[in-house]
Amino acid sequence: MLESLDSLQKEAMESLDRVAGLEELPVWYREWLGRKGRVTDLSRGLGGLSPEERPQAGQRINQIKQGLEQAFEAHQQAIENRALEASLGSEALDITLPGRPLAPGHLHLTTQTLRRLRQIFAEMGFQVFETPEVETDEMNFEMLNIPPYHPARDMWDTFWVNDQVVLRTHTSPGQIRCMRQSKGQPIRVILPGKCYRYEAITPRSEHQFFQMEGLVVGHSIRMTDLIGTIRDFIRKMYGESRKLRIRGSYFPFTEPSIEVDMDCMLCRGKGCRVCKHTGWLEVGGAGMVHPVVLQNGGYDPEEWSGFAFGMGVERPAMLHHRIEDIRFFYGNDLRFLRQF
Ligand code: FA5
Repeated sequence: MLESLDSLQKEAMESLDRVAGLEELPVWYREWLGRKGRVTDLSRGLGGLSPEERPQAGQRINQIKQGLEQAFEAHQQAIENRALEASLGSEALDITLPGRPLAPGHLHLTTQTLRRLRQIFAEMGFQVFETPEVETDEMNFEMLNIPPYHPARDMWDTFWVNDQVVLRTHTSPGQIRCMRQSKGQPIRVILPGKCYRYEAITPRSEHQFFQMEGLVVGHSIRMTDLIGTIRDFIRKMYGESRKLRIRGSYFPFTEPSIEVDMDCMLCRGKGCRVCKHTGWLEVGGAGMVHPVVLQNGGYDPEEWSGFAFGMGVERPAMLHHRIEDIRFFYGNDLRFLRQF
């Protein structure tokens, strides 16, 4: 038996030596090492041997199998290398051809818009104050003059983490954090950041979006300071000839509260699809900081006054670039993102 195994191994090796092309390799493998191959058949024949012969023969068959597997892999590698060398030799290589350019990434449209906003406000002397995206109910609502069960809570559809913790619905809680940290010093900051709302996603509304809050606190700060700041910002961002419209509004944390619009830059106030034929585009909410909010931030409303504003980031960018659907921003479609 053992001698016949030796001659079978020799035969297999000679047959492998004769394999010259990639396509012949599987044929050889099937014949010798496949499920019904000649070496596998040997293992099946072990049952017919005497108990004394069986262990030695089994061991020898395993050695042959391993040896043939290794020889097969080495032979396959050698054939592949020969094929590669042959193809490289036959293909002309022009080393003077210019390389393929690597496309570098670029900043997302939201980041570009946020940077532009920061730059404009920095020129007006505003510092940036960053605050957490996960907030307490106390900061997101109560300290902003919105007690539990107050109907104004309906203005912000909320993702609750638990009874006391929310994903911030707006950047306004940053007002309280900033005032508490500024400890009675005058304040002029912007608070950019991501907000979350439990809202249906539509072409105009995402459940995650960015806002840019502004807060100024000082002695004798007036509504005219607020309007002047917003007017300067709008003209720097959207062009010197932009007009402003102020409407009365309601936010629990500002008194009085206003809503700011600018004339539509696409139709110049004549009326078009983007401005819904009104000639005006919404910029954001604003107002004079409510005395209760000043107090909650540690500022005496008898001595201090302030204004605050809050605007979206994606919606103005949509208007600017005529983007029809906010969902494109975070849909990760490079065909969209590469355009900006
Ligand atoms: C507020 O969130 C107030 N905190 C703003 C404010 C700050 C008022 C300070 C007074 C003083 P409002 O819910 O209107 O207000 O949101 C402000 C802006 O955020 C909107 O004008 C809009 O541009 C943007 N925004 C709101 N919801 C969404 C949404 N689901 N998707 C995209 N942008 C949104």
